[in-house]
Amino acid sequence: YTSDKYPSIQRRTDLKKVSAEDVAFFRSVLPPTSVITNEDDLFTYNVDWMRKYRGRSPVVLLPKTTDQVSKLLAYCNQQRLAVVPQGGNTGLVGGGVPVFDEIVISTNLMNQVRSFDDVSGVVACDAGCILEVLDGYLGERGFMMPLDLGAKGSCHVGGNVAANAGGLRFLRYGSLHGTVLGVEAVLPDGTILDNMSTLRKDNTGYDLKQLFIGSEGTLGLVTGVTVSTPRRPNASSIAIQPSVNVAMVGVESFEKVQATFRNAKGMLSEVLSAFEFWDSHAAGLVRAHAVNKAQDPLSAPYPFYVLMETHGSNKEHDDAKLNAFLEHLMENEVVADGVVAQDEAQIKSLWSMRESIPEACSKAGAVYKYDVSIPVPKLYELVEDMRSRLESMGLMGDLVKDVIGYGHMGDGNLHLNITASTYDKRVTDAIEPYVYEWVASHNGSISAEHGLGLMKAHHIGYSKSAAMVNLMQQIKQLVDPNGIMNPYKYFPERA
Ligand code: FAD
Ligand code: 2HG
Ligand code: ZN
Repeated sequence: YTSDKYPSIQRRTDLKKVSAEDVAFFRSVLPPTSVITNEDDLFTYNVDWMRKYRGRSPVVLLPKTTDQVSKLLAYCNQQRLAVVPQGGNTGLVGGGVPVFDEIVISTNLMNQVRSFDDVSGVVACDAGCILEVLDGYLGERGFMMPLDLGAKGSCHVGGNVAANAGGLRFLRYGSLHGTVLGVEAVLPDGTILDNMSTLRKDNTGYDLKQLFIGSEGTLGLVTGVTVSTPRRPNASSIAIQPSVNVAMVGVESFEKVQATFRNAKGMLSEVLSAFEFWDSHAAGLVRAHAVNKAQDPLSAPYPFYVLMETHGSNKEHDDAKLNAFLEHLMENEVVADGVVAQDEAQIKSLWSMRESIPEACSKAGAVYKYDVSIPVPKLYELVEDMRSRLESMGLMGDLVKDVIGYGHMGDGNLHLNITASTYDKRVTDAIEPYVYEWVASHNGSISAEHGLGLMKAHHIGYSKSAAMVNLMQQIKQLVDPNGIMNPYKYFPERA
């Protein structure tokens, strides 16, 4: 747990410990069931999805309204009580759980859709709406969330915004920095910053909402968001023919994965909505663990797999494009084998192969996750280098089980997962800082989409200059002068 892995982090002595009076105050703001102090119930809020990070928060608060959040934060700020905002607790960098005894404020009960406009497609909702539930709400109205990811059944839209999650369709629908139109956030002193704009264009002053997108709970607690949502290509309410296609292909080399991508961009162009790849190690784990009953539909194992999706508005047109594209790949021996989903169930089944990879990687006992952006031609080299390195250091076997590469190829985003029987300092030391140096030397980013959290707070310098980190710390100081919001995370605390 945390204390074993981050022995250098000391609990800040300027932060107060929670007292009985504090709990009594929380109970004056929230109903009794929304102030959790029971050890068993606290556990799930204190431990992260990977079971890698664990804090010891003595109290979890479940506000329902922005006003309650404001009262709670104002009190915590005045009392110097540290706070960790938490959504669905699916983050992968230890950012959403306490390090020591910080109070968790969870958005679990803040789950109402506030409004939806079916002309502009703008939805306004509470931060605690579960991504999949919100997407279902939009689906009934012929729209969809621009963001999709494997944790959709648990993650909250506020958590997505706080983490600036990327996901499976970033390639097509873009970053939350573009699709989020407004944010409502509560600052540490209790100020409610109401920027729930529904406007696509608004050049009046600094775009403050952008500060909260990707701030990982270090500046305030996001209580509401407005999102510009696209039409859903498979919605029956759309008059023109709905169209979604998913194809999965087996490929012999990473060069051929790149050739497939180059062709997809050229031949599927405007309808291409996802381009995901994974290696044979990932496929092997999914096969072995059959998470969510995911099954490899291709007859032979291949070194690489690619999943491509198209979203369009005219099925005949999209089918023709996809067929011409696949024929071209086969004729030119770019891909070795492939399948095209014939119905909704097969679409889900192909996607589940890809979406099950993180969970399959967790089955070994421990998993080290690195989420990096690197220029596409170099993307897989890091996986190969890491595999050779761990082999040459004699760590593969009882300790390190496998080195896996997959990710959002279309965005130059690699997920390097290293599975092990247990979290062990020898493994950490073999991987870090090697992996960060490798990425920096290729002008990459050490966090493409998962954020910095606790894991990378002290490594931000590999991707951002000292001047940039300094400005970030000044902004933090201005917004959160007492440093109560998600301490120990994101970047090194200023002395
Ligand atoms: P949490 O984990 O609860 O929190 C994440 C961070 O945001 C923490 O720092 C927390 O303090 C802060 N935070 C949470 N809510 C608020 C709030 N309301 N206000 C202020 N700060 C807040 N990420 C991707 O980018 N792309 C993927 O494809 C992807 N796939 C995933 C698949 C799986 C199976 C899993 C487990 C995770 C995946 N992730 C992915 C990681 C990811 O960041 C998230 O799942 C998601 O965005 C986190 O949302 P959450 O509600 O669970 O946030
Ligand atoms: C994904 O793309 C997620 O599946 C998780 O971002 C990646 O677990 C990982 O490393
Ligand atoms: Zn990802």
